[in-house]
Amino acid sequence: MLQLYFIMGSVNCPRLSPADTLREAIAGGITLFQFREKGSGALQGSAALELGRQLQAICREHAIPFIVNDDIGMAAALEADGVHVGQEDEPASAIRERLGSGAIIGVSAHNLEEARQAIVGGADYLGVGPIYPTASKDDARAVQGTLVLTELRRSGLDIPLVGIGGITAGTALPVMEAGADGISVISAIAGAEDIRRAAADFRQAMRR
Ligand code: TZP
Ligand code: MG
Repeated sequence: MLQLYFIMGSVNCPRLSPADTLREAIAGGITLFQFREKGSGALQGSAALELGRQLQAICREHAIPFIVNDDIGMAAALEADGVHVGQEDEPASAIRERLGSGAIIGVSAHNLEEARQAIVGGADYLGVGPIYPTASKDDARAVQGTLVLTELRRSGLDIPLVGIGGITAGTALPVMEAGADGISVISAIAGAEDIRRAAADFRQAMRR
């Protein structure tokens, strides 16, 4: 499920509508979707909720799990398949209480200490990065390279890991080889001229 984890919100879609961007990405082979309505110009309140509802419906048509970034209230209101939270957000254990045992909970972790804490809190997978430089997150931490994945694996963690940050079809394979179970992508898919092809190129690159 984590293999090609596409993330976006309206601000990440320069060419097509978010709905068409998602449809094209699904046609190209994404395996999981996260609605991340963030950054300057992002929709707020009921407009964000409505877009989430629309994108969730598209995911459902194609049996792609639908994850909400940060907003536990929205995840609960939409009965999303899960949420992804950062270190600044509610701990995984509190989210679990609110959303129940069936929810998929992802947590961003930047080092072994954060990874261990998230696992104790009941996270289902960890997002690790930024692996490469990214323009898609204003408050991104320092670039980590693939070494952080290697180190987390070397320390014996067996929770699923997804690499994130500046990953392209050309760099997907080294991220997987460093220990990731999948990769998370915003701009290399949402910002591509041919979204379907871009997603398919990732799948192809990771098959090698
Ligand atoms: N968290 C760490 S890097 C990042 C997030 C949300 C942005 C990833 O976007 P892109 O465009 O794939 O670099
Ligand atoms: Mg957050």
